Amino acid sequence: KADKTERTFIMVKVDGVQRGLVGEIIKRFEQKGYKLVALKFLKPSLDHVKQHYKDLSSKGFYDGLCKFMSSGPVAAMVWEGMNAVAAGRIMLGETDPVRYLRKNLLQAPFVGTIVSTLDGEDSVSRLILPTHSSCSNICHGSDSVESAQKEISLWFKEEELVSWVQTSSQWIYE
Ligand code: DGI
Repeated sequence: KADKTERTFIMVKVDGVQRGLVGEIIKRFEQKGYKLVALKFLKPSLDHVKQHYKDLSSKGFYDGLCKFMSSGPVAAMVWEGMNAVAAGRIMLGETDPVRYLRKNLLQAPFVGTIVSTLDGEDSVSRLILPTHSSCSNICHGSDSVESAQKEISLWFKEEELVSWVQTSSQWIYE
């Protein structure tokens, strides 16, 4: 499949905001060379997060997840760049680092991702203290181009998506 420019929806969740990681997550996407297209800080309503997670409505954790995600502010953003959706997922890491570590122990593709590095810097010790709720894993990233489009239109109005030329792109995509 050819490389293509994509937009992805990235959201620092309630726990990420509380832990002061908004800047760190923005920094990683900036450093990777992605272009920031939209950014907002808000406390989403319960209805809004229910809509965001509606594909998970049959799951037992859905109500708890939605309650958690509407309990405080989040930082919502849109990043654009080559293969931004898949690359964003790789930068985030596994959805549940504790479950992942139990299965795989520390492996190179996981180490250094946002979730592995920042989600309780002691991911390994949480194997011993598995009280962690997997609802809180710092950061959301769209899992496909199709869901990215849906999520971007749920969180942003068309006019909030900023059109600009990133002059560094000629150096990033040589
Ligand atoms: O695409 P992801 O956000 O990585 O994962 P997902 O769409 O399967 O799940 C969405 C969120 O729901 C995830 O970021 C954390 C939460 N979640 C997923 N699986 C579980 C869960 N929460 C609990 N409590 N238990 C789960 O098994």
